[in-house]
Amino acid sequence: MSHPVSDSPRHRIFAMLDVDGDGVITHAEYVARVDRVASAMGRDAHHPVVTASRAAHEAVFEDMDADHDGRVTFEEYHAWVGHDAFERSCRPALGSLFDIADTDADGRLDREEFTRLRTAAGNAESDAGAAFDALDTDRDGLIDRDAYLAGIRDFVTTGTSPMAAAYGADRPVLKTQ
Ligand SMILES: [Ca+2]
Ligand SMILES: [Ca+2]
Ligand SMILES: [Ca+2]
Repeated sequence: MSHPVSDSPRHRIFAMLDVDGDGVITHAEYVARVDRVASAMGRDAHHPVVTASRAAHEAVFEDMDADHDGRVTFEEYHAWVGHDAFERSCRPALGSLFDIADTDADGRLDREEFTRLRTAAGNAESDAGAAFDALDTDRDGLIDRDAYLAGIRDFVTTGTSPMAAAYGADRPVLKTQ
């Protein structure tokens, strides 16, 4: 027997990506993440980092949407998500959002940049702040790109991560069904 990974992190991420809560992530919903983050960070919609991020998100959506109907169901998401999908397509897309937020391009975000990025991505501000504190282990007030991406990967693949707080994983899910 392998050790099954809890579905909970996947449910939380899916719920964040399904912005209108209708049970599917549409193409428009997914790609709009890029413009929300760009707008929150005051980036021009045609800046090269924004254009690159849009392309990376198109690639993720194409990869997730197994039946290519422009809608990603939870079943599709669940069958897709994991370590391989993260390395293949989530890492570039999440890294590209980090780059939009990293306005001085030094590979690090301060607390305000981090919180703006994560709230634009759909997290509650207090959860984003808690994740920042958990990730900033050396207390220099900055989060490295690699530590950020490793934090999300660990949350997706194991459920245990400093980034768990960003998704409210220390709070119970309110079931609506
Ligand atoms: Ca939706
Ligand atoms: Ca689909
Ligand atoms: Ca920076």
